[in-house]
Amino acid sequence: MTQLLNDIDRLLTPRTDWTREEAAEIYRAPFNDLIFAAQSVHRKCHPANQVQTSQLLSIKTGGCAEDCGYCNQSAHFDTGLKASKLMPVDEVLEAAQKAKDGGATRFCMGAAWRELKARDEDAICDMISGVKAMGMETCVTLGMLEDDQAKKLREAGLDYYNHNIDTAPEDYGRVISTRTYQDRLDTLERVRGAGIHVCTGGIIGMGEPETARIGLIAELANMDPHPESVPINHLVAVENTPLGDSKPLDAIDFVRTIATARIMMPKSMARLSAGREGMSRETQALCFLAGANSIFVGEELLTTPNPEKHEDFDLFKTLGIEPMTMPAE
Ligand code: SAM
Ligand code: DTB
Ligand code: SF4
Repeated sequence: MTQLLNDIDRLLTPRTDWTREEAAEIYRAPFNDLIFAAQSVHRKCHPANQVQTSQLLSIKTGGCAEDCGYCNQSAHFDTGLKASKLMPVDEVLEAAQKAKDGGATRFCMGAAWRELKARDEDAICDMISGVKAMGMETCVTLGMLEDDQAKKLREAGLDYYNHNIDTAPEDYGRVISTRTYQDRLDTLERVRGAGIHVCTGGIIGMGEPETARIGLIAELANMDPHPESVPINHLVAVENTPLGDSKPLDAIDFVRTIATARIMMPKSMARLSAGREGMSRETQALCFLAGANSIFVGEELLTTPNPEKHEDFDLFKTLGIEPMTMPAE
């Protein structure tokens, strides 16, 4: 086994000085060595048989000014999705209460915006404080933020802000042209500065080279401190988007990416996010074995399908996995 994976005790202390070569060595290790190390790290840092369940809600759908090549909601592509206005606060809180009653411990609200506009700030803050008052963790993803906006969201009770770097910096221009990689880092810096937990990850299965998957994980793992939450999405290919024809990634490569993230960011929540609808139970089980410990539940992500709740809970039962009851750090 490579020395890097052999010394589990050393892997337990988070590092932020990973080289791409080290990341590649981990990603490309013999599969059994990789999974053994990932699972060893996982059970030292997290409950072995618990997975967090979060519920997503699209609070503002479609018509987005950005041109992210994977996205159903960009106004640049004709995907047939109907755009809608920001949902009223009471409807959002009703949906949150339902999610809570269904066992979710985290509620994530997503808006198809390039950035948060001043006119929407109060409504968003009311949504956050309302969900927080129900005793769930709060998470939003609203595009780019300014310093004062991040502070306002924190004061309203925001626990996590999701803002993905999506892919390795060298692959970024292939996927998005209307913002830069640095724009993403700037917003993440503001989120961190306001004392909000950072949720950032990426999408794989977009036809990227293996080095981009390795680079994505290395970039995330060199953030100091590590993001508390790392969503790994498999592309949900949407017809008429530039990346709609991408071939699904080999499941073993998907699992390797999760395991590499688990090893390089031992204490972070690793979120098996979009793309589960197209994944077998066996692949998902391998993802949990590799260290994934959070999923989105409910039949819809933001605009695309997700497995039915009963399928997820059947899988949990088969695997002896308990949904996390306490909000995780
Ligand atoms: N507009 C905001 C933004 O992009 O930051 C928030 C909403 S956006 C839909 C949230 C994240 O969902 C994106 O950063 C991207 O990583 C992910 N995403 C969007 N479309 C996806 C798709 N078709 N498959 C997988 N992940 C996707
Ligand atoms: C993340 O990384 N994945 C979730 C959450 N953050 C907001 C969103 C996935 C969206 C998948 C495409 C859709 O349903 O529109
Ligand atoms: Fe807009 Fe977010 Fe979709 Fe990009 S991913 S087009 S920013 S909604």
